[in-house]
Amino acid sequence: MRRFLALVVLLAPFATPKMPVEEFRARRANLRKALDGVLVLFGRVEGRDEVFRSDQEPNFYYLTGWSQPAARLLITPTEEILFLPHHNERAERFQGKRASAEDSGISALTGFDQVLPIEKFETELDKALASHENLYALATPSVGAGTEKLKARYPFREISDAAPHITKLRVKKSPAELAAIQRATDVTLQAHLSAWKRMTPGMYEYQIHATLEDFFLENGCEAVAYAPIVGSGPNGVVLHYSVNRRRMDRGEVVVMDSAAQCDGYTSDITRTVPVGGKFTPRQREIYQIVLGAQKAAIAAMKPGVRLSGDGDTLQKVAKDYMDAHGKDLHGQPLSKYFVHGLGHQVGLQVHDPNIEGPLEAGMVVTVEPGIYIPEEGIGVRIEDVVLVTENGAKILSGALPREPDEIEKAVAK
Ligand SMILES: [Mn+2]
Repeated sequence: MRRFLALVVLLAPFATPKMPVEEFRARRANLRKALDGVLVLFGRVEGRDEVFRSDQEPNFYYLTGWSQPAARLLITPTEEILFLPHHNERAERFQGKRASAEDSGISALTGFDQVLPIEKFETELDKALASHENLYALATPSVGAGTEKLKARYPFREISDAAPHITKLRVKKSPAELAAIQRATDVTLQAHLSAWKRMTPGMYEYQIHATLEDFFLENGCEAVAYAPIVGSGPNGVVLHYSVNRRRMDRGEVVVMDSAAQCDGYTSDITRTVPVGGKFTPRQREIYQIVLGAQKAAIAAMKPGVRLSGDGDTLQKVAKDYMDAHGKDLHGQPLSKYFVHGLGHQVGLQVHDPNIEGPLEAGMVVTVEPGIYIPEEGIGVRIEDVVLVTENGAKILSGALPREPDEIEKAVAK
């Protein structure tokens, strides 16, 4: 037994824990506390003959942890019901066994006291609406069909967007969510290190992509959080480059923006590394300025400050740093080459929903300044995942080197 355990530990250094149903039940309880009506969500429905991937509609997943298709959720201040489709023998021959409301143990499996077959949905919704005026559903296109049906059934009822109510909860991460994001982050940063180790001049961008993705899956994560960006030389100035077909040569820098999704949660990390292990003096200069801007922004981060946008934001802190520390080939300041936002929320989605207003403790955001100068063929971005704490910030991806000397040492060939 002991030998067996040792082997398991060896093979799965990052075994994936599954978030317990109690976590999702607690989220619904939080939502109900502030709910002044009926909230309805439609889970993703699979297409005909589709190889169904369990990427559930994120708000639905946030509140249920349920990833099987065609489920529905009804929540009022006093009750919550999960609706499931019936067993379909033929579909299950293709897709594997699925759960249904009549299964024994369905409450324990789903974490819902009430699980009903899907045909009870209209009756239960009618009942709930008989004593509540307000009706909330998602207005987003991915579940638009469900909301359209609601409108058709209740033409005189105002239907408000449910998203802001759920987003308010989603932006503040629970301890279980922080653990999940940390795990995705740990696997991701190990994957970056493994890609650096493999990288040699003459290799192709897709080989780095392969190493990253392989590492994620090998360590129990289920997917990439987004298409990996491996942009060498001139490709480094293309923000969302993900073609990854080019040969990487000595003397170029490569922007590597890639992260894993593990148990539904994502990370988001970028490093810019020199092919062959040595920055040119100009690359190092730009790199140091981006790094300095990132450090300045993180040092100024705390609850109450705003991340991006106009005015007094962390984005301005980063831009001011860039302008104070370097010039382009025409003697112009550098912040005009920082052409995107400083960061975004991270969670179930790599771009988790945002709320208007300042940062709050418990939010997880990226801090990702970049300078992209097409004329010089230099693109540098450094991106870390950061938790806003009561009085500052904690870098969750801090174990991955950022200092240029450390990076040169790690990739040197
Ligand atoms: Mn990002």
